[in-house]
Amino acid sequence: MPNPLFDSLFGIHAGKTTPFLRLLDGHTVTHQAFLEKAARTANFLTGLGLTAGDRVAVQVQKSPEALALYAACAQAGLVFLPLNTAYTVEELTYFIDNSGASLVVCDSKSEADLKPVADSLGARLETLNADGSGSLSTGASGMEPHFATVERSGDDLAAFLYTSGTTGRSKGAMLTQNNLLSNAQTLVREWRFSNADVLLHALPIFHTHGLFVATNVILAAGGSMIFMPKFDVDEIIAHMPEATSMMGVPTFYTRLLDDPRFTKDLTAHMRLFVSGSAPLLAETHIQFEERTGHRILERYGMTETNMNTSNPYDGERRAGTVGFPLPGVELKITDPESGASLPQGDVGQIEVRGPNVFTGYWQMPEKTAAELRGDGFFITGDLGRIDDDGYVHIVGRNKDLIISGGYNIYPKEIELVLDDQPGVLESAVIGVPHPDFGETVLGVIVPEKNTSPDLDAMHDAVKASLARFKHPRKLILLDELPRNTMGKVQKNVLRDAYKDMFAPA
Ligand code: MCA
Ligand code: AMP
Repeated sequence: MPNPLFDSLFGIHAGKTTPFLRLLDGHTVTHQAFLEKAARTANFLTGLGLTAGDRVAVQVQKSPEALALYAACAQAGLVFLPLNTAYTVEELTYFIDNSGASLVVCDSKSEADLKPVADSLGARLETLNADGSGSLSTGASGMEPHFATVERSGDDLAAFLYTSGTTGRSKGAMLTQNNLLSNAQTLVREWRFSNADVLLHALPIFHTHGLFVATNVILAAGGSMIFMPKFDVDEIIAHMPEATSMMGVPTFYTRLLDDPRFTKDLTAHMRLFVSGSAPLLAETHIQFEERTGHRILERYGMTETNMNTSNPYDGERRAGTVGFPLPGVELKITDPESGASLPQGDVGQIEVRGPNVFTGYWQMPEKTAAELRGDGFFITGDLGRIDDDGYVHIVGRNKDLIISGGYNIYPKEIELVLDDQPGVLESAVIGVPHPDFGETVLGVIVPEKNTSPDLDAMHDAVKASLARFKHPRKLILLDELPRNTMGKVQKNVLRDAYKDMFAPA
């Protein structure tokens, strides 16, 4: 039965006894062993009664079994819904409820908290731990290592990825098989991946970068990954000699540059370093080249679109730019007010169209219509320009967003929690430069008259609701927020006032 995503990423490796995953304990998982793990899992999932189109919400640590669950969902036609391991129960409840997930897979440590949530929403719950143990693996281990792949078309949904919004309500971006597959195949060609590649994989697998870029590219090329539970400078340096390529967020590269063991010799054999998810400072690009002789290849993507642009593999990788639209992707710069295309060189909003662009937000037709035009162009919310040579520059954002260490944080979500606290008249959450994370979160609180709000209690309130990476690193009190003549809060004024708050001494 045809199933483009499964057939082209996974099925093509049937019978291969070459390594797919190289684990830090020295073990490897071959392509064939991985396929058997996936097939057992698919048998178990369908045995639970799940059928094509059902959503599977997954909050688990990175492991070969977690990846096999992704493959199993593809093979069984289930919609994979990966979730950041940092999300709180409150955040997860929303995702499980909103997506109508039939199954929740979580770590045993979260079972006591999530079981009542799953029960109340009519979802089953299975566990999967970092070491591969748990009820999912136990159930799968008794199953046949073959599974009759469920027929799917390229337009069928493959995954939901939640992305927060400027209103504070997360939206489930619906990605089809073709969205994922077309992008992976394009990136393999553009970045010259082959079955000889060994990728240092230190990214989380619950976001686009680690799953749909890094993993799918290696699968489509038939290469292997040094599969690390998380980014750790010591491990990266120890395993660099076995690798050919690496993908990371800018924080990976600044942390490596901070380490004197990261040298030209260590990286001399490497074929490619790719950066994305957040702006790579031109100075980091230059410093990296001075240290290693390699020019980092920067690309630009989004949850809703996978990858849109890339600097060239051959040709100049221009610091401070995200390169050219990928083959098949159209990119235009438009006037935010009228939507009309602007002349080359002008700054405007970036819009993209192509086989990579998602089909809309799950059960949110108005939000979909506001961002995805009838003609297929998606309004990214990023501001940019195209220079004389065709390179795309991202110069800012038309959306209130903070990117910290590659994670997106929507200030509105935090402001809603802060505004709810006793003694708070209003709040403004902003991103300010941070030497390690690029940007970090700062909360500005305006207290009600004659009150002095308890900042510790506010930190606790945020902690109870929101993932750790969204927490303000600092809260400060201000008598009033700067506003323009229309009464709109001038976050740019705040950003400027506090831009040095986390600057190195
Ligand atoms: C961890 N913490 C963070 C972050 N990560 N806080 C803010 N921002 C973060 N990104 C918290 C930890 O919980 C910890 O809290 C404290 O900060 C310090 O942690 P540290 O040990 O320094 O962090 P780490 O565990 O080393 O993680 C940093 C990291 C990680 C390696 C940069 O955040 C990471 O892997 N980021 C990659 C994110 C990613 O894959 N993004 C792609 C999204 P405490 O001190 O309380 O314990 S996909 C995307 O954006 C699009 C599609 C694209 O174009 O790719
Ligand atoms: P997300 O919604 O998590 O997928 O994040 C997508 C956003 O990350 C984009 O809209 C950009 O604002 C930002 N982004 C991704 N790659 C880059 C890059 N190379 N340079 C600047 N911003 C980037």
